[in-house]
Amino acid sequence: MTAQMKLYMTTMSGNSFKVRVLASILGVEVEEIHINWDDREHKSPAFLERNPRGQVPVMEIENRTFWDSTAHLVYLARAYSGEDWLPVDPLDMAEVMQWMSFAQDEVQFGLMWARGVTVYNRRPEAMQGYLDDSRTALEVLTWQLKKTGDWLALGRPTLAEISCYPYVKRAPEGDVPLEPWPEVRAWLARCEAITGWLPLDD
Ligand SMILES: N[C@@H](CCC(=O)N[C@@H](CS)C(=O)NCC(=O)O)C(=O)O
Repeated sequence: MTAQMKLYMTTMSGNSFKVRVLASILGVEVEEIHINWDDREHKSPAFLERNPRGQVPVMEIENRTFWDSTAHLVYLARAYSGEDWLPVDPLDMAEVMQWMSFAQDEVQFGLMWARGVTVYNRRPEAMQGYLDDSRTALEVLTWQLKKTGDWLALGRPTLAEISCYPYVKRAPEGDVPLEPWPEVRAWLARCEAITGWLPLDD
């Protein structure tokens, strides 16, 4: 039976997308609660009680509250996908977690934050650093995809794909074109062909 789950989110949020797309692939029901971003609901005292970082996504699962998409993905994969999306074999789990960590490092601090400058005018003075980290993110992805020829870890789709996809897909919105990165573009298309995948801006 599916646990009672609520997801506090926005459709513009790539980190919320990660949770939504995994729930869709697994056929798991999650109640989506759209917060009012323009009214800064994510910075309201009531929301800060849920997440002191003032960010989406937040999940309430069986009356417990969790923030950070990584925690949400780990929960959904372990609770509803058996060994598929996050296996428990220590080496296999380490291989997937390596890419989940990368998604929260270079992908987030490069690609996501470059888009933060172009879309939200957030810290424009730091743009060059974000572009440098974006390049590193795309180089590392290309290096791995040239070796594997298909997926980031374990030779099959895992949480590595779910974690890295949204801000790579949105790279052009942050003035990072994807034309020079054919392996990355092919990988994005491979992700989009997974049964249950969602369009990013749906
Ligand atoms: N590491 C967090 C990052 C969450 C995050 O950066 N959320 C963005 C939207 S995608 C946000 O709420 N930003 C508002 C802010 O940081 O003030 C996660 O993976 O959930």
